[in-house]
Amino acid sequence: MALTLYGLPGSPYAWRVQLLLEHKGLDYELHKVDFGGGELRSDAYRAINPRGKVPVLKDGDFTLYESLAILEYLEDRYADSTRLYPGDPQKRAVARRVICEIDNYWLPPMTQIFENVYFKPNEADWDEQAMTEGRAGLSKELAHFESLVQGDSFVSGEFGAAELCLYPMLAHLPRYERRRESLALTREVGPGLRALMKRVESQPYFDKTFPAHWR
Ligand SMILES: N[C@@H](CCC(=O)N[C@@H](CS)C(=O)NCC(=O)O)C(=O)O
Repeated sequence: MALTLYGLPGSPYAWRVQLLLEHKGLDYELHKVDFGGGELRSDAYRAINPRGKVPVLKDGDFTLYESLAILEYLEDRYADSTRLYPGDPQKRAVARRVICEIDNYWLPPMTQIFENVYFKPNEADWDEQAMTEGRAGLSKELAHFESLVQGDSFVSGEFGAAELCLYPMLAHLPRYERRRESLALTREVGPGLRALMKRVESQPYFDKTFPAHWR
């Protein structure tokens, strides 16, 4: 098998790449990195990603990190398989813009929240200012992305990279609330985004990508 994805179950960046690989119908091996065992800090791993993060894609001798670079690579390299972007240049540009918006505007407030709720076991250590700012930022982004949905995707009649890149970020919201119920962000997920999530969840490959420890 030529393709190997290095991922961590539940990592939104690795999850998006797995969804993209599945959507394209590509055969790949999933290597679950041993986070607790320090694999990301090992010399062998740093050789494939000096930043020590997932995802990494290996394609034969070629290795690539950064999920969005991997997305573009898959689309270019495996152009004959299911397309991740719309064929029309303007629609394709809109899908790419949505992905830029996810990484430039959604991820910063999301990071403010997850750095506390996931990585600080003692709630007393949480940065409350970051939590408040993160919550306000995500609330604003939920409204913005809701306004972009047309039916159940970001480009009417199309489905692919933009929806699959956002899905894992939305899927984490209930997990944050399990750590702090008062965040109450899931109730701000509007009908358009709910429909989009449902569309992702109805893909035949979806279950295979769902983090086993979330079940
Ligand atoms: N911009 C990167 C972000 C990758 C990233 O932050 N991955 C996280 C997992 S969600 C990671 O590997 N964190 C481990 C660490 O920093 O030690 C991408 O899009 O691939």
